[in-house]
This record gives sequence, structure tokens and C-alpha cells, in this order.
Amino acid sequence: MDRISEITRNTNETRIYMKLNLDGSGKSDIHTGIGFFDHMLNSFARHGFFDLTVKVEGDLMVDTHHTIEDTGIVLGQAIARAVGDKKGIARYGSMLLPMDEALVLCALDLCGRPYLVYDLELDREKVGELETEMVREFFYAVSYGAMMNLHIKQLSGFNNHHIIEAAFKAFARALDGATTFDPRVTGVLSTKGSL
Ligand SMILES: [Mn+2]
Repeated sequence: MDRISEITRNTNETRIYMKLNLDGSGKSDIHTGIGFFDHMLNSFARHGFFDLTVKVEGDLMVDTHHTIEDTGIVLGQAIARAVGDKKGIARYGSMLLPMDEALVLCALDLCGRPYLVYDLELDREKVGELETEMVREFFYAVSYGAMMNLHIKQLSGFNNHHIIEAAFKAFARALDGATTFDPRVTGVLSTKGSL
């Protein structure tokens, strides 16, 4: 069964096309209009072995808020649709990812209940054109769109580019782990019987 989702979402603020293949090879084609955000989504695809196409036309004449938040909503929905009924998958994933001086933990549970715990200390206003306060908004939108419990915690680091990139790569690896099929799992991994 293909674990591929394709979403088009158009509003007065953003026009988004996204295609996600959870069982890809890390190929990406990302155009959001925000260079550093493209770099992060490319890293997410590459390090999670996802194939990801993202085309966004956002109201960047306002700022980057709608573009990043709405891309997060759609990525979350794309993840939820691609994982489908969650039968046979590991459900949990985690990664402790180093990038030079930065060390970021990501742990997630595809449990059907959204929750974000976010603890990155970013002291610059922007990295490139990306407003650093939008990193939290992005992961919040992803966690709600995908209905996942998502923890992102910085253990060390001071370079904002490294910390954010480590967070995206840690998220990619944790999601790759959570969506991997575990042959020991029959049905869904829950005593409730559904996720
Ligand atoms: Mn980089």
C-alpha cells in the first residue's frame, strides 16, 4: 500500500501544494519563497527518507507568518493522511541529533492527540528571512495537523542556524522511526485498539 498523500490548500493568505511519500528516498522539490525554510524542509525530507514536494505562494509582503504556519498545517495533514490507519507501525520515534555544538532531542507519538512541548532557545530575530519565533509556530501547526504528541528539546547549542537545523533533522529521524513498520506489531500498537 502506498503511503503517499497529496494536498492542495488555497486561502487568501497562502496557496499551497504538497505531496509526501513516507516511503521515499529523500528526494525533495521545495519552493516556499523563504530560503532558510526551504533549506529546513529539504533537510527534513533528506534525513527522514521522505519524498516531499512543497510549492507555496504566500503573502510574504506581510511577513513569513502565514506562509510558515500554513505550510506546517498542511505538512501535519499530509503526515496524518499518509500514515493512514497506523496499522503495523512503531508509533513512537525519537532522535537525539547533534550538529556541531547543538544537540536537539525530538520524541513523538502518533497517538491521535495533538500536543507540542517546545524548548529551543533562539536569541536571534531571524535566520536568513525566517523569523525564529516561527519555528515554534511551525511545529505547533504540524503537531495539530498530524494529531501527534511532539516534544522538541534543546540540550545544547548557541548558533541559531545549527539549533533550528538540528531540530528539523531530529524531527525527520523521529518521524521516520515512528512510521516504520515493526513486524511484531499486529493491528495498531494500542490497548485501545485504535490510534
Ligand atoms: Mn544548514
